[in-house]
Order: sequence, then C-alpha cells, then structure tokens
Amino acid sequence: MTKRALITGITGQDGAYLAEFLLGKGYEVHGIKRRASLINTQRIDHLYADPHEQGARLHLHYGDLTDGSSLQRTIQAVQPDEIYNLAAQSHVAVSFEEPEYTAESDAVGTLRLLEAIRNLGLERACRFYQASTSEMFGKVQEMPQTESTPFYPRSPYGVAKLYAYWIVVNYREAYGLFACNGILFNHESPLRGETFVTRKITRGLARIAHGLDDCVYLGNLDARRDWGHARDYVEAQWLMLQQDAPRDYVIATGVQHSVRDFVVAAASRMGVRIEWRGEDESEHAVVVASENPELAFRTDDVITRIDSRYYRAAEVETLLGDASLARRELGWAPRTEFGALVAEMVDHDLRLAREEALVRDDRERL
Ligand code: NDP
Ligand code: GDR
Repeated sequence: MTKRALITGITGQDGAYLAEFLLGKGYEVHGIKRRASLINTQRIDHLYADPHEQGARLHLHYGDLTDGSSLQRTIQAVQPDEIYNLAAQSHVAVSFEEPEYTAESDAVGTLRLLEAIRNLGLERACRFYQASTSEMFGKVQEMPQTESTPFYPRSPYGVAKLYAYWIVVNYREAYGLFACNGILFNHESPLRGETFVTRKITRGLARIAHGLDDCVYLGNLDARRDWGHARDYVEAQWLMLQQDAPRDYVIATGVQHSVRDFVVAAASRMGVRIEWRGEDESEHAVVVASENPELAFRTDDVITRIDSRYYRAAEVETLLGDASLARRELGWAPRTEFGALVAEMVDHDLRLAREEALVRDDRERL
C-alpha cells in the first residue's frame, strides 16, 4: 500500500527536502501552500509533475495554519497516514515585529491541525510530526541541551513553539495520538531563507565576490549555534514516525560555532582571509588576502559591518544539542559536518551571483 503524507510548509526549506525524501521512499505526498501574489513554489518545482499526467505523486492544496476549515477540509480529502507540521512564521527576529500572527500560526495553528485530526476521528489512523525547536531552550539552563533540559524561550517565536510542543504532548497523552516533537537545532542548506544568518552571509559574500554588493550588515557576531544540514534532519523527522511508540527527540550535531566563525569559514571557501577590526558596534571584517583574482575581493575591503537593527530585543546566546537519544533509538546521526555545509552553501550562492552578474553585464552592453 502506498503511504500518504501531508506536509504543511512544503514550500519552505525543510518542506522541499522532506517532500523529495518521501517521494524517494515511494510516498504519495500532499502539501499545503499559501496563496501569494507571486508564485512561491520555487523550492519544489523540480519535484512537481503535471497532475494531469499519470503517476504524479506530489499534490498541492491551498490552505493556511490560521484557517482551521481549510486544514480540516484538506485532511479529510487526503486521509494521510502521516502529517508533518513544518509550516510556521519561522523567523525569530520577525516574531518580535509580528508576535500575534506568530502565535496564531505557530501555536494555535498546531492546535487547529490536532483538532482537525480529532474531529475527523483520525487519532488512531494518522501519525503527527511537530517541528519543535531548540529556540524553546532559549536562555539555556544546561550545556549541552537534551530532551530533559528545562525550557526558557526568549522570543515570541520560542514561546509560540513551546505552546505547540506542549499541546502535542497533551494530545498524545489525552487521545492516544501518535505524535512526536522533533526538537531540531538550526539546520541550513542552499535552500535556506535568505534572511537567516548563514544564508545571509553566504549569499552576501557571493554577491560581493561578483561585484553586486559591497558589504553585508550583521547583528550579534558572538551568537553560537549548532548548525547541521537540512537534508540530514528531514530523515530524522521521518524516522520518528516509523517507531513503535511516539516520543520527542533532540536532533543536533553536537558541534557549535559562532556567527563570526561562519563568516570566516565562508570567506575562506572563497579563498579570502579576513581580520576582525574595531569593537562592539564598529567591529568589521577586513580582507587581508585573496587568492582568487576572478573574485572582486581586494585587500583592505570591508566586507561585513554591524548594523544594530539586527540585534534582538532578547537574544539566545548559545545553543548546543545532544542527540544521543536519537542516535540510540532512531539510529540517526548527522552526515554533513560544518565545513561541508558551508562549502555547499557558498558554492551554490557563488553560482547564483555569477549568473546574476552575467545578466547585468549583458543588459549593460545592450
Ligand atoms: P521556512 O521558513 O523555510 O518555511 C516555512 C514554511 O511555512 C513555508 O512553506 C511557509 O510558506 C509556510 N508558512 C508560514 N506561515 C504559514 C501559515 N500561516 N500557513 C501555512 N503555511 C505557512 O522554515 P524551515 O523550512 O526552515 O523550517 C520548517 C519548520 O521547522 C518551521 O516550523 C520552523 O519553525 C521549524 N524549525 C526550523 C529549524 C531550522 O533551523 N530550519 C530548526 C527548528 C525548527 P511560504 O513559502 O508561503 O512562506
Ligand atoms: P535563529 O536563526 O534565530 O537561531 O532561528 P538566525 O539564522 O536568524 O539567527 C542565528 C543567530 O545569528 C544572529 N545574527 C543574525 N541573525 C539574522 N537572521 N540576521 C543577521 O544579520 C544576524 N546577525 C547575527 C542572531 O541574533 C542569532 O543569534 C533559526 C530559525 O530557523 C528558527 O525557525 C529555528 O527554530 C531556529 O533556528 C532553531
């Protein structure tokens, strides 16, 4: 029997990797996408086949986590074996600007999905994955963080996700739903949204390399994160729903780097050595050597500066996960180490920037 999965947030980074992974496993995959004024399916276009063609296994439905009736209607029509709730207003800084919407989509949205499952009587037929987050640890109470580390969220996003975490636990205990929280630490890829810090750095430096920009403006360079690859992490999401009993798992690499380290690693992949100069808000990265004459880096160029706009009202300074439980019970381990992740993102963004520069040069010639 072909298994059917429903993914909310299928147009996002994880949604795209998970859809590809599940299609590879032979699933029929359904995704919920939001209506937008511009097409927002770029990350999954390569997976999509015309639904009029025979054998198409990826299907998209309009819906929104703030619209319970759309969720219930889609679940009823699809009758999924597994639901992956990946949709969210996922940007921590934006959650300070839009706290109410973040709660509506990330907290109450999760409740809406669970209620739809209950109202349709699918508690025993359908397994549920919730995209929980290391942001729930916030102001960390112990290092590294495990499934039993106390939570202390530091943003409207973290607080909303904590509600979602507990409502999932509650529906598991109250109604016997097979529901799991994956407590995922930061995971990145070439598909990462352009305003998260890793992608902002790789894209920004690649644009400087091709003369499209001069400088990347960043916030807190001291923040430390446990960065893994999204491709590895979606496999853990699937594994959680294949177990005999539901439980919550931390998914992380167990290795930590600072934002400053990430800049150094990305620059180094481009053959550039930098030095940090200045302090606090005047700290900046200066090019001291550049190996690749084809890239537009010159000695003494300032390629990053601080813009205090990117400081957060309350910051999560340090996160480091211990995924021992997942290793033991799911047989899961990260495959991509930090250097390989940075290299893949940099190479991808250099390619994009080169293409954009070529188009610009062509236009200027005409
Ligand atoms: P993205 O921001 O890349 O994707 C979020 C997805 O949710 C997009 O498809 C977006 O649609 C959709 N979405 C947003 N709001 C709504 C809404 N109201 N109704 C329906 N869909 C909505 O996030 P990631 O792929 O990086 O993350 C996936 C999930 O995992 C998120 O819940 C995130 O909070 C969580 N998470 C992520 C981590 C990470 O490091 N990436 C770590 C831990 C948890 P659209 O494309 O239209 O914007
Ligand atoms: P995070 O990711 O908040 O951890 O949430 P993000 O990449 O936005 O920030 C990581 C750290 O970098 C610091 N930082 C900056 N961040 C951004 N976005 N832009 C900057 O210019 C900048 N300069 C420094 C931040 O202050 C922060 O400390 C991500 C999201 O994917 C969440 O959805 C997910 O739950 C968590 O990871 C785990």
